[in-house]
Amino acid sequence: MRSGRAFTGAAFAAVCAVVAAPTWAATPPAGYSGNPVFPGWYADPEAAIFDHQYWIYPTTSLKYSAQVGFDAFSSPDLVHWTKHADVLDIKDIPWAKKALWAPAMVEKGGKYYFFFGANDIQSDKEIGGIGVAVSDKPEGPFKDLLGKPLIGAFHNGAQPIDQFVFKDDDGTYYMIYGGWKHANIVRLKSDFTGVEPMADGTVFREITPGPEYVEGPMMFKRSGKYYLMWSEGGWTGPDYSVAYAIADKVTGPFKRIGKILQQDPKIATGAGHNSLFHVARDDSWYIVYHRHPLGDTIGNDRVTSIDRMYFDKDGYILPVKITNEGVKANPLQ
Ligand code: FUB
Repeated sequence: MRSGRAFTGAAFAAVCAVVAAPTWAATPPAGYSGNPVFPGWYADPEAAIFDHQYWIYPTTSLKYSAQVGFDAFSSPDLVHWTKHADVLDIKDIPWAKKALWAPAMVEKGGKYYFFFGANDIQSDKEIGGIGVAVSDKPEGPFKDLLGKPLIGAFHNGAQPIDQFVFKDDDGTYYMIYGGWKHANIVRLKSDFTGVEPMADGTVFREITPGPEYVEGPMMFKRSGKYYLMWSEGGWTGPDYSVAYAIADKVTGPFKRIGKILQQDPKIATGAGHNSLFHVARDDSWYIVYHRHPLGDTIGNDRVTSIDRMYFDKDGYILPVKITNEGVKANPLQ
């Protein structure tokens, strides 16, 4: 493993006290992760399980000109986390200059694919958008695969950022993405070098679930239904939050059901941009998200947290209770 540094739930409070305001670094009960689960300003966390380890790949939440690399974090149990520094560095993405954002991870054929946003493009005149890098190991080092963005232009009004890659039961990979209040779904080529038309000939299909949609979409499938989750509100402020919809088809239509993750004035503000861990062994679901520490008004001061997510008997997602203690250890082996 490259440059691993381990943090436990009990030890992280001391580390936080050095690198950030101590007020939000409460010591969790024994056997709990504590929230945030590791120290530092990290946002847009992508959760993945690779080879019996939990992994989180977040955005390094700094000013855009300083967002020039990604760290990753691994854990055997959700409580003990090891930092892997600089798993993808901007020097290995020839077309990227700044604003490396919001990883999405896929393992396929023994290779690990790291999808990312770069450059925060404001129009099709600029170079940037969604790229993909590859490595033989989940801890990298990852190298840009294409030498150019995989999606480098606006379609249906969607800024090319905040991608999520979803594998359907038939083995087809789809990318769901989009900022600026529009979400698209595209079908990925099997080698992830580009996109290809869906059965009806559409390439960039808009699936924006309603006017509240802002960014940060993700998808999962449960009991044959497709769930779309996304973020609403402004990410720098307290109202950032997560809502969801359910559909019978991967392309929707997705109709907003309601908000399931948001601030709690006693715990943290701006809880949003989520991903999930699903542990098949015990069918437990965890929501992984970022939030602002209470009283902190700096937009980039975002920390990564994990809480439990539950469904009701009809498959609807119950509102998440965000916590300071985080989640209990759940070893994968
Ligand atoms: O971290 C940069 C941006 O903030 C992401 O792309 C958005 O989803 C928001 O979380």
